[in-house]
Amino acid sequence: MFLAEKGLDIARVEVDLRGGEHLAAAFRTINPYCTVPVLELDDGTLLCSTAAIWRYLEETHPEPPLMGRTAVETARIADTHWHIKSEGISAIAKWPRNAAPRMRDRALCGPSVYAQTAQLAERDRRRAEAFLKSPESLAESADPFLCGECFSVADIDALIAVDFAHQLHLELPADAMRACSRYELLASRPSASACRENGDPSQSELADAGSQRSWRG
Ligand SMILES: N[C@@H](CCC(=O)N[C@@H](CS)C(=O)NCC(=O)O)C(=O)O
Repeated sequence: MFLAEKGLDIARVEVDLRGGEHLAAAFRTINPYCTVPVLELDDGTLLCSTAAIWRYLEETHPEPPLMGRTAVETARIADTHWHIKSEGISAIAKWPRNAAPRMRDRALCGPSVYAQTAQLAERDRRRAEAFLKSPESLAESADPFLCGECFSVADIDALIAVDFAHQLHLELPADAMRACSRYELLASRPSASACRENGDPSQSELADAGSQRSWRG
């Protein structure tokens, strides 16, 4: 969605997460943390976190800005984004990792084996539900976007959090009418459709912009 908002046309190569390709020796030479996305720059630099990839692309392709124009706007977006990541996406992603049979011994991303813990699954399910009822999920302000007039990375991750929760059969509270209409607005953006058309979310992809490549989920 970030790439589509920037208008970047990046070809992709899939990494089979379900098949464990990200844990194999060949992928470990690309990213020893065994996660996607990864962006490879023209000079061979490998960026192995969404935060680094977004920051790099924002600096090299500033229009449209997705991480803020002014100091205050940038800080406000970073603040909201941090809450969405740490309270929303973290809980919504960790819950199934500690509960789903196919995530057995994969309770955390990365090369190490971590057994599932039922109590953590229950805790994170409750955190996920609390997040969806919180102002940070899709804030109830009159602004068109989460951090004001401009669409930002905070909106991208809010949309991802709600979509992910929906897949887990968690919904926004029925009385969150403004949040629901904001969600519809975000979900109807062309970049959201472009993102959903990327195919099986269990697959990841190698992208190529010029000679840049990126692996993503
Ligand atoms: N630190 C990375 C983590 C991203 C992440 O959690 N990626 C997931 C797919 S969406 C992954 O690579 N999972 C590997 C696994 O399940 O072992 C980032 O923020 O970019």
